[in-house]
Amino acid sequence: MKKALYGLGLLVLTMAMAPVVGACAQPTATPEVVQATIPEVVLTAADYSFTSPASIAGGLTRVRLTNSGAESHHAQFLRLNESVTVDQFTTTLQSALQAIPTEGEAALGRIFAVVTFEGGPATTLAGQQGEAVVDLKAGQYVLVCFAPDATGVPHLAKGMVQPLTVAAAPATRPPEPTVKATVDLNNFAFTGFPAMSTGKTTLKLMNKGTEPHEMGVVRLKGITAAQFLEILSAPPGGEAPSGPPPFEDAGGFQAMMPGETGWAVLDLTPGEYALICFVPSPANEFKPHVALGMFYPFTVK
Ligand SMILES: [Cu+2]
Repeated sequence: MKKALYGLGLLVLTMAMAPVVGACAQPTATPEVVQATIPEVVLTAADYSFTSPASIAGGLTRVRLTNSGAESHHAQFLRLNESVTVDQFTTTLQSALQAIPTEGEAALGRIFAVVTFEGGPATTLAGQQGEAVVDLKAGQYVLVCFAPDATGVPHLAKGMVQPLTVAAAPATRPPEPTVKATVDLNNFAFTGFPAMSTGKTTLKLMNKGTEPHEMGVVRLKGITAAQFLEILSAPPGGEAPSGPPPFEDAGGFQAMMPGETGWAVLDLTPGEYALICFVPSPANEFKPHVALGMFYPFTVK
C-alpha cells in the first residue's frame, strides 16, 4: 500500500437478463425485460484531492476513477468501524503518519484498528481512467490514496481523504460481472491468475486469507521480475537511481478484507508484468505481503 504501484483499466460491464419465451407463446401483458446493470459512481483524483458524490447506494457498484492530476492515484475504500467518526479517523491517521519515523510500518496498525478495507480501483496513471467493481456494505467510508509523492509522502497526508456515505443497497441486486477467471488472494500468494491477452479483461478476486489483500498490477519496463523484486527490497535511504522508474502502474484492485470479493478490470498491452500486494502484515512485523511471497510475474502477448 505504501509503495502503491497499482492501476486499473476501463471497461463496460453490461448484463441483460432476457426471459426465454417459446416462439408460440402468447405475449404476456407486461413482458418487462429486466435490463439490470451495475450502478456506477464516478470519482476524480487530482493532486491532492478527490471529487466524489457525498452519498451513494451500497451493493454492487462500478467505480470509475478519472485521474486528472500529474501523479498516479488510486481510490481505496475504507469503511469506518462501528462508532468511529471521520474526525476520529483523521486523528488516528495523523498519529499513525507521525509515528512512522519512530515505529516504522507498525505505526500503520493504528489505522487497521479503526477501519475495514473495502477495495477500489488501484493506482491509475496521470490522465488515465481506472475501474473496479466493489460490493459495498452500508456505512461511513473515507476514500484515501496511499500513493507516495516524489518525496515519499503518502497522498492521504496531503489531503487525499474524502468522506463518503454509503446507504443501503437497492432492493434488486444486479448480476455480477462476467469474468475471465477467479483469482484467489491468499496468505501470501496469488492463485488462479489466468493466461492474459491484450484488451479489457474482468477478473473476480476473492480474499481467501486472514489479512486484507490487494492485487496491484505493475508493468515492467526493460527489467526482469527478479530485478523488480530487488528494487522493492532495497533498504530505504539509499541513493535514488537516476531516470524514470523501470516500471509503471497497470491496474488492479485495492485492499479488501478476508472473505470479501471484488472485481478488477484490467486493460493490458503486450509486455512483462507482475501482480503485487503491499498490504503490511500485522502477524509478520508489518512487512509488506510482497516480502512474504505475494508476487506473481506474468507475460501479456
Ligand atoms: Cu496481501
